[in-house]
Amino acid sequence: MTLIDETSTIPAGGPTLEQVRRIVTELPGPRSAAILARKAEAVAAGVAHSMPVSVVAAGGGVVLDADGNSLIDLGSGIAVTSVGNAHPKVAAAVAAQAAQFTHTCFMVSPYESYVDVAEALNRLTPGDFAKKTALFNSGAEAVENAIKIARKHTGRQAVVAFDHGYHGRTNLTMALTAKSMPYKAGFGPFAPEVYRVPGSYPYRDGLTGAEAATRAITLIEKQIGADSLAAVIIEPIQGEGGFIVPADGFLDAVVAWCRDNGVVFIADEVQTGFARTGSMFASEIFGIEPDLITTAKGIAAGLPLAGVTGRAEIMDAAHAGGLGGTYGGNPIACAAALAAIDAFENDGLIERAQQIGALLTERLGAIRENDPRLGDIRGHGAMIAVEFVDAETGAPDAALTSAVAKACVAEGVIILTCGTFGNVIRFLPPLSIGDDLLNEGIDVLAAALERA
Ligand code: PLZ
Repeated sequence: MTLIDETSTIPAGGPTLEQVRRIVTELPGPRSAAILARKAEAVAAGVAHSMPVSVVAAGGGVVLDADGNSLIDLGSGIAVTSVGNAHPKVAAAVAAQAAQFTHTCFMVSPYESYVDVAEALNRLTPGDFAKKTALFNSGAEAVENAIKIARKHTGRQAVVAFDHGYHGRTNLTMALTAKSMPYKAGFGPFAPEVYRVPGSYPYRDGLTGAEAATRAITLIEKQIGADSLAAVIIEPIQGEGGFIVPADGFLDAVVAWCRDNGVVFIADEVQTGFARTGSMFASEIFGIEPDLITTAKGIAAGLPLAGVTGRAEIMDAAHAGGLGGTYGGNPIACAAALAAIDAFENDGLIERAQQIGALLTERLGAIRENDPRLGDIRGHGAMIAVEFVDAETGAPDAALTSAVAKACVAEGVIILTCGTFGNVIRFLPPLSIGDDLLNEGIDVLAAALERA
């Protein structure tokens, strides 16, 4: 049952793990290959993976595989291990809580750490008004509940989501998600009363924020009607859709329209939250105060936890017993979140995210000077992406993107793609990564681009 036979030779994860890229076998090496062969037999084919390894430890800016390969982590498990993998404070908090009690169900017999997390979220999220929080297990579950709450509060049913939006893989969140392959194809029918409008994609639509907002609002008014609309949900910076940063003025105009029309504005900060963008929440970058904010991912350093936080009067709309779930706000996940939040607030991680953003944008910008295939470089903080295009036509170049990503993976750099057109490489390093590893990761990418 053990993953590798000499378990004692596995170093501890966390920041003390040797911070180097070191490739000692082809990827996957023999031990990883054996485990991946078992995966192919035992795990459903729909659960794919992008890095062909089996992990035994991780920390700082590296991931160690079963064959002793040390990989540069530019993905943080999709923006989750922002404080660093196996962060000592998180590991200690998890171990201590696991020895105390592992579960009671907060709906049966409550405990303090859930309340602590709710208070922290109420304090940290933007908006100087009375707030409340409910905790769940995943980003998708948080989004589902935010919509439930908005519908109950408004007595309306329709929900607006945006082109390029991603909100999860459950039925309602599939409906909210824009992209068919791989998220929706063949999995319908989808939840009703979900409408999609174009958002703001400055690189491709050429509109100002105000123009893009007018386009969206006009469609909403004409095709749905404000009186039928419970909520508008948007990621302040769209994640899976391609790290699309809306033009200035777009989000605040949509928020203002929602407020004028009694529509709940929900910011899905599952990917952008918790220092990722160089602010505690991306909403702050755009000066908006969402009515509800969904969080997950970075909140608990890898333990499954998610939240809906927002205006107390909206959050309280659901009747007693209307919200919950067996595991939501599990005590071990809450202990991890409190340790992670402590790190976000006290270990300079917001500043670190800004530094990472500056380094990445500068390095990528320098590559772009001589390489027009880098059509756009965008993002904030440690959430930066490059959109690859055909240098002549500007058309999305998914083939180049996947060739470059594959080359990076083969050389031990965990790199993620995204984008509706599959032509975006995104950088989501843990905030615990050092500059040397970041630079080395970009060097590998640059060399792969030259060969491609
Ligand atoms: N909202 C903005 O980014 C999850 C999905 C990876 P869960 N993004 C990564 C994949 O291919 O499944 C995400 C997000 C935003 C919601 C979610 C959903 O969060 O915790 O994956 O349910």
